[in-house]
Amino acid sequence: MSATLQARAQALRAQVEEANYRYYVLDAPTIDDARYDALLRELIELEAKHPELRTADSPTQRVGAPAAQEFAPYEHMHPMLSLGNAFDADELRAFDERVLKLAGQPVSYVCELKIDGLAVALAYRNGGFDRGGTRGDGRVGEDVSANLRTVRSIPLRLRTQAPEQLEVRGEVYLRKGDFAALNVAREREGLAVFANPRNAAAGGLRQLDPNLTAQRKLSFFAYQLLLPEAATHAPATQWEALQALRDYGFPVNPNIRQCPTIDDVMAYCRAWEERRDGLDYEIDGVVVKVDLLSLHERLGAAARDPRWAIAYKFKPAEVRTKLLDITIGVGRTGTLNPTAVLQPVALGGVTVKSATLHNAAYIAENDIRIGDTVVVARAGDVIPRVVGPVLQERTGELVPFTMPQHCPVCGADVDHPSGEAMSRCTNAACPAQVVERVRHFASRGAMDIEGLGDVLAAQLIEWGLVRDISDIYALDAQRLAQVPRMGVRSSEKLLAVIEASKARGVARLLAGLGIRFVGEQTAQILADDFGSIDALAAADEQSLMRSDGIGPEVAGSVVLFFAQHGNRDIVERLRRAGVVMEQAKRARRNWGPLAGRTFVLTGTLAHLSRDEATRRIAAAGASVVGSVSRKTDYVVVGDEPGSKLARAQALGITLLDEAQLRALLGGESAD
Ligand code: 3B9
Repeated sequence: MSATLQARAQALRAQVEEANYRYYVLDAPTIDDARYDALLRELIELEAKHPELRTADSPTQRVGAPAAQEFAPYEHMHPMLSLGNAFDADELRAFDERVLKLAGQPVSYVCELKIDGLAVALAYRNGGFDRGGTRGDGRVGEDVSANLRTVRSIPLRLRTQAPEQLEVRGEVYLRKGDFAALNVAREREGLAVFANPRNAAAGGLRQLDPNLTAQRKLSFFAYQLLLPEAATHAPATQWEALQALRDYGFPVNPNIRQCPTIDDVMAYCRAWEERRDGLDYEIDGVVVKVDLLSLHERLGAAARDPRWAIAYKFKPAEVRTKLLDITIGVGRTGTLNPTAVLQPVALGGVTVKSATLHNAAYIAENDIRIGDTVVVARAGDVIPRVVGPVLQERTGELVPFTMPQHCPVCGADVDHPSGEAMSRCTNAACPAQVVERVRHFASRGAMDIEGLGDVLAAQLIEWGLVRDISDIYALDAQRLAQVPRMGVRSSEKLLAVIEASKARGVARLLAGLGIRFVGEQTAQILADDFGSIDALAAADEQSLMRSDGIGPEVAGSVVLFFAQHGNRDIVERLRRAGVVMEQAKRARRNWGPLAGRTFVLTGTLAHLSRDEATRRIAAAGASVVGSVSRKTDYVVVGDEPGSKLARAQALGITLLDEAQLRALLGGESAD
């Protein structure tokens, strides 16, 4: 192996990791995405050609690790302690008094925000990330090393000289924005949304497939440095330890503070209890630590809780109010969704008038009754939730809630399949379901019929103009004129958009059909692999499960959908209306410079529109598909690439920028 290649790989690794550090840790990027991509791409290509150049701390090693069967145990070097709680100023003062008595000297504190995430331990050896684990019972947790490597703000190599071995503890968490985006995507995919960022982070870290962890965009803050006894230059205070963590390259929360007295500590706690909503991550309190580390040893721990630290817990964003009524909404798949009608009340900066009650079992388990005073909680961006009744305040004869036996909208029978949480309206033609299906069909991720939102969908159904999604294509100016407040201009515009939607393609159509568990991504994969709605309708579960990421649940759902005559009829009517049911012919020609190759495009190209790029690639004999799989030959990466880039990197697929694409297309004229 040549020394120059080795040096090049080394330089590329250093540059990519430096860029990661500036972006994810300092939050101050210094190179643009294109430059970053170019460096990473060169490194990926170099390592692909010369696998012997690959190192464990290479930034390419953050993704692509294979899925595990189960997690190995992770034994902690020192036990991972928990924290005692203080719920008010008096308890904080009591903590201070006990500390002073045991220490026998004045004590100064460090205050840190208590991030609402998941505690992990990271072991480093000779300056490189070795392994990492969850807390578990404090002594033994789970080895989630491969998942932790995907967390971009966790350094794979320390930035400054460090002892041969050290351990860092901290919190893996999800930013509010990343949490909200994750839930939106899950909702679209028909998956259950997470109640709070902590659950989402915990779920992400426990994925057996690290590629799924990578998609969750986890973040990290370090708060504890553990060095071997013999370490030289060991920090003397927690404050210095936090600075050392920063120097090593870890993200340390910027809001840490040295507090010389317990009054300063209390002021800090009060201030952050007020300001917690302004942060981009959730905190549930403040951790107060004795600053001087020599005192930690002296004070020791009582059971699992160190005597030198305590968690001041914020009051949860909770409030009491009256439950005026429980209304039942009907979802797209007929689910009966109970919603609490509340006496309006202020909670965490917003006025809350309604809250979710999840399902009948939740209402029964928590014994929530109409007329109760209830506790309502709100975590992050999540819709408020009724936690439970305040039983002491229950007066009069309140009756337990029962789910209606008939759909509140159409009166059809309600079914409650055993083993399922939700009750369902059994009438597929239920107007409430149809409204939801039409709205979903027209939504941006599906057929993208701008102007056909929930209001118009409800009107079209109310006026009998639409009974199922295929009726959308039977609309004309005359019929639309019957809809109140529908002008001629908006009617014309709508009809034009409806016409254009016929050519959105198989993937969008499939996503729009609203098959359970088939969201945008799944639809894209199925469309790419099967090519047409007819091929899908004819497929059995076995052949469906041959597609990437399609399990028995999705496969069963697809088969069930096409087994219903009503659904097949709708598909037929869509076909007759001219809706495109087959993938535009993929130019899998056997000639041309790129014959038989498969391309995927992600992000925006500077000089080529997506259509133009597709056309030129096809002209060279290759085909462009929507999602990355092992069969993809090239991924063309533009500005602001999507998750396809990560997937391509995970699969080690060759990445091209626009210039490289042009070079590959070679002689193709720029007409
Ligand atoms: C053995 C922040 C949280 C937190 C500690 C925290 C949760 C727990 C803790 C970590 N946020 N800080 N700190 N900001 N959510 C204080 C419990 N520390 C330990 O787990 C720990 C365990 C130790 C030391 C620390 O062993 C010792 C080694 C040398 C001297 C004394 C003890």
